[in-house]
Amino acid sequence: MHVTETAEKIKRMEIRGAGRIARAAVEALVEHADGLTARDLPSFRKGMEAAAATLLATRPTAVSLPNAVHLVLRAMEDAATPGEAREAVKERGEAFLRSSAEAVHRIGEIGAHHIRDGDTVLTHCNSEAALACILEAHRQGREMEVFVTEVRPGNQGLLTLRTLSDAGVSTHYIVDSAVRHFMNRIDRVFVGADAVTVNGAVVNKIGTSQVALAAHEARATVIVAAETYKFAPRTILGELVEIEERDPGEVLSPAEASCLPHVRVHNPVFDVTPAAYVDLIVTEEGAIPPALAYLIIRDYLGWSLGEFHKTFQIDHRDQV
Ligand code: RUB
Repeated sequence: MHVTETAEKIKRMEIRGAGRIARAAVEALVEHADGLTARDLPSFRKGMEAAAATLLATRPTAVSLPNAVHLVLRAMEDAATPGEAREAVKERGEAFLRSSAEAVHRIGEIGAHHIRDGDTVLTHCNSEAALACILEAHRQGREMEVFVTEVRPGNQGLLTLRTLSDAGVSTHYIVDSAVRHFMNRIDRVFVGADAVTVNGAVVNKIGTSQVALAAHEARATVIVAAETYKFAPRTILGELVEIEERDPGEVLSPAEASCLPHVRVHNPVFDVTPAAYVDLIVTEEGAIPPALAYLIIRDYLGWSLGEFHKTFQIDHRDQV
């Protein structure tokens, strides 16, 4: 799919979910590299960077998007000709697409160990990584009940319902505000992530933090399923993950809102769950407590504090 078409679909949320967004962006970059005619290497790089900028400007929260896009762009570093750069982008992009799919599969296998026979599980939003855990436990024959939230205003819960129902999983559908009401019946909460920060906080669909808080109160275990490329390297430098605010019209129609001149409608679509409310983060490299998030950023994404200082030429002394 063309870069601008992919970008539009990501903006409109026809392509959504952090993993899918990253894969769609990488597919678009690979296709762009294939069709890009450039006389010399700098123009090829410029063409790729412009495409990357269009994709990066779509949605600000899912860190999978910049992580994947930069991974692909960095493949051009050692190229000497446009042809070499094109091949490097294609190779890196295809490798990312393969490893991203494998990561979801591996997370499913690891996460499934955390669902016991007879468990009641709750999931919020529509995360393929979280669903991989639930579906794998079901495939292995574990008896379970799954509670699925509605997820206002986007209703992503409907996507989750369909997947679980198609797989034959016994599923309950509830409105978001019923989470605490049912929490005493829940053993495990499984959610995905758009970003995991260096201090183990999890950025995910709005309402996740309330779900985690209710789970904490009821002593239900909160498990986050997140590929390593959902971890946010720049949070090492204290950068915050931007929370996307979408059109208020998604919450209240412009016609309804126009009758309410003193009302402001807010539509943040993600929130931050502090590490204290997260028991485990399941990555394709294994399950870790949130306190170990830095290790994922350093060992699997290859970004350490020292590396940042080198790359951005920051003087250590300025940071103290
Ligand atoms: C999707 C969402 C998902 C994460 C993880 O929000 O919050 O839980 O992106 O999904 P939106 P996955 O619908 O606004 O994109 O595990 O599929 O990457």
